[in-house]
Amino acid sequence: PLPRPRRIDILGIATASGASVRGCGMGPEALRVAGLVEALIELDHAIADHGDLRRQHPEMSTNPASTRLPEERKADVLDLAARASDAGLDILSEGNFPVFLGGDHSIAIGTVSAVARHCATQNTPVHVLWIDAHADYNTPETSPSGNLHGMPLALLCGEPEFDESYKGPWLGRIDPRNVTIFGARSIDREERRLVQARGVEVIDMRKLDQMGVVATMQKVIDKAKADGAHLHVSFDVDSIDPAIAPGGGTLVPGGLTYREAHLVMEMLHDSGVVGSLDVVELNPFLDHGGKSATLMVDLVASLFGRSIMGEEPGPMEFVTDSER
Ligand code: HAR
Ligand code: MN
Ligand code: MN
Ligand code: MN
Repeated sequence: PLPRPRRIDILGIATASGASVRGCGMGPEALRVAGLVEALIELDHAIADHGDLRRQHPEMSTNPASTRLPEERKADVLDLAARASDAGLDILSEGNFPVFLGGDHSIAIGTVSAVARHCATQNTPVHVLWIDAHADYNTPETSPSGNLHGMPLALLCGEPEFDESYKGPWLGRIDPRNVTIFGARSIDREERRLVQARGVEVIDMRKLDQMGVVATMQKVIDKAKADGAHLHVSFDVDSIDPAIAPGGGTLVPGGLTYREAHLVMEMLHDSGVVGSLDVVELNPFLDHGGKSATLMVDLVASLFGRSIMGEEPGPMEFVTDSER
């Protein structure tokens, strides 16, 4: 059996600046209230909770997020991305497994940057599994909304329409051909053109209906293994069907079922290739009595080894980069 991660390090990024709907800034706390840390301790993991990053000057604006100036929201998103990137890099450098709690999906600009920077020092390729109803591959030119949570993958993949104002030494780069979008059912027209042109793998709901979780996930896992990659999982709550996960600001019908989502996490656990995780877009204000938060915690537990038949946590199969 391969070693378990030295420690799971939790870092919240409590923001909704990349979204137009307010409330997902409360996501990290809701995940803690739903028992995230306890669930991981129950599985015998060592945990460190680093608390939350949040905007430095909340007094900058008293406007609601929906009417805040776009430039101010952008400045927030990029400031948090820079800080998440540095903090995530520290966690990874120490050999620990970062679990980033959003926050809207723009936080992945920072979290995936951390992974890319870390893996560059290890000569390890980065693969990204983006579990989401959306593709999040818009650019400032193609975005219908201007919301940065619809753009993180495009920025990380180096789309040329992002000017220097989006960049800093903290920004990492990933290869679009190593990105898989899983569970998609709402992609904008220009966005679809881009993902196709760049060779991003899209396992949309239609494909999932036809091929199922096992065949589609096995491909993602085999590809990461063959490449000796670090697999980063970016898990958007709106990938799950809104009937069982109502706590999101941009819900789309026809999402993953309870068992499909768990099977994804169980397969990822057994694969041993996952090295980092985002849990994003949970909006506790829109959730129904903590239902979505609880589901997300249970799914994270499955990723970290909870299984139906396993009383004991069993041998963990996560690998640190040095053992790869
Ligand atoms: N594609 C739309 C846009 O760019 C909606 C994207 C947003 N929502 C998310 N991301 N929750 O996954 O505005
Ligand atoms: Mn998303
Ligand atoms: Mn989404
Ligand atoms: Mn690593």
